[in-house]
Amino acid sequence: MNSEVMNFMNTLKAHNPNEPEFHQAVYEFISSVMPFIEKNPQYRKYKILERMVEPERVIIFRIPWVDDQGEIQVNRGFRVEVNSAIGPFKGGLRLHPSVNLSVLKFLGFEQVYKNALTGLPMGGGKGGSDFDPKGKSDNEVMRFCQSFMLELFRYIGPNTDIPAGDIGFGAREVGYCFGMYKKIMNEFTGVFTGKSTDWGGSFIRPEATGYGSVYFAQEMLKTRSENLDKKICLVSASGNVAQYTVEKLIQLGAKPVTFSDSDGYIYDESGINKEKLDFVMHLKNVCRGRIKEYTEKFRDAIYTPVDKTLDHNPLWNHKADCAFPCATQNEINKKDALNLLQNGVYLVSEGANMPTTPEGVHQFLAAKILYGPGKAANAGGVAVSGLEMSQNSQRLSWERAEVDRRLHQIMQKIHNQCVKYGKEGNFTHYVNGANIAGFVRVANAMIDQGIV
Ligand code: NDP
Ligand code: 2IT
Repeated sequence: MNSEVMNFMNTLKAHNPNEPEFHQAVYEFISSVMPFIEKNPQYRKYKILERMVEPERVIIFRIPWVDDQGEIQVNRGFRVEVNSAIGPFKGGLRLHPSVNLSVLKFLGFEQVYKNALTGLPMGGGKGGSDFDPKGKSDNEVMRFCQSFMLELFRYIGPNTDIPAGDIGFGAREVGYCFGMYKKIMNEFTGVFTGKSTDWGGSFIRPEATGYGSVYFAQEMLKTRSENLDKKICLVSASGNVAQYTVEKLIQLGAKPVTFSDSDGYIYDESGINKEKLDFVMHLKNVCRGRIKEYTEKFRDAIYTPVDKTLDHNPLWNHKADCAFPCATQNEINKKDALNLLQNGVYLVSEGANMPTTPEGVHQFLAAKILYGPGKAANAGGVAVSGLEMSQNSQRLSWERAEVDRRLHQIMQKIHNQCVKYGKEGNFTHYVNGANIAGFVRVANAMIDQGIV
């Protein structure tokens, strides 16, 4: 490890103990950026990195609510407002029992540079709660969301901080939270993105992260004069990002063969087609069921439950060309990365945030495959959120094809920036490219705005 990186990390860890995910995200970022700063010393003079790793504001609060049995429940709510140099704070809300300050600081940190890559005027932040929506009734989710908003409303606003969805926070939760915000403020504003198209949402926002990650994969393949036609693809998860990744892969002639959830995964060697995808969308979005049910309907597919005693995830151990991790952080470890490479995978496009451990990333980079890190590859979601904000400000709504065209163009531009800052001879180091391109935009804005 570069000694400057090591010293920086030691200080960061001493100031922010017990935040392993945040340390991991910062480490990955400064490993790319430190050598760039060595050649561009103005950033050191302004203590840019020291300021970047300190969020502008962190809010932690109580969320009391009453369940269907009349019991009082208490959850913890968070909003981490990391950086507003290039626009109002922008980023999703996550509802999952694993949510804590470390996870949200890592997500908020990554969001800043991802948002910068989109070229749109959005700062970065993240929030959420340790509330688990699984197994809760709609009424329980609504009461939770209303209580969450009774505190969060003070800190957000269409020109201040604009939340959206993430794990466990989809169209239903955006609706309940938006409704409560509107009631408290007596204002109909674009304070959330990911709204229904009936009341201010943008076309293509539900599809955007998955579609964007496939568009990014297309751009990476183009550098080798290849395309996605007939490529066998491993996809993890079966939520929003996974579903629309699979939809776009099918449209482009690829052959996705897996879906998963936190209980296990299905492998369908004959390929997941539109009919099978429609089944999964209904199962997950309407019935809120488990992926195991896929094999009850499509009997040739194989279901494998999660085995916590294994040191790897067998989903990543099938013959394939491409992998699209769409679940959560650190879902691909070193062993998984090696399995992917041994099975012939030479493209990884990360729909999830930080799904690969540093040891796994190291394997991908050493093998010089086409590896698109989440910050770049999954930026399509927040990009269309930015387009939703523009439409809300103008009080108009663009056609579906128009939003998709803009999304496609933004993903191509992100790819170009990664190449510009990450090219090393014939090889594009997309991790360095994404980190440095995002850094430059945010750092320059911070210098322009003085010591604030
Ligand atoms: P959803 O809640 O729609 O889906 C999450 C999926 O991931 C589910 O299949 C879930 O399974 C699985 N999952 C979640 N946590 C775990 C875990 N700890 N172990 C195993 N499986 C898990 O979320 P999204 O699709 O929106 O988000 C997926 C990823 O994409 C996240 O990393 C998110 O940060 C990232 N992302 C999302 C964007 C968006 O616009 N929504 C934008 C950019 C990135 P189960 O139901 O069993 O929990
Ligand atoms: O991680 C992400 O980029 C998101 N969850 C989407 C954020 C947004 O504001 O649309």
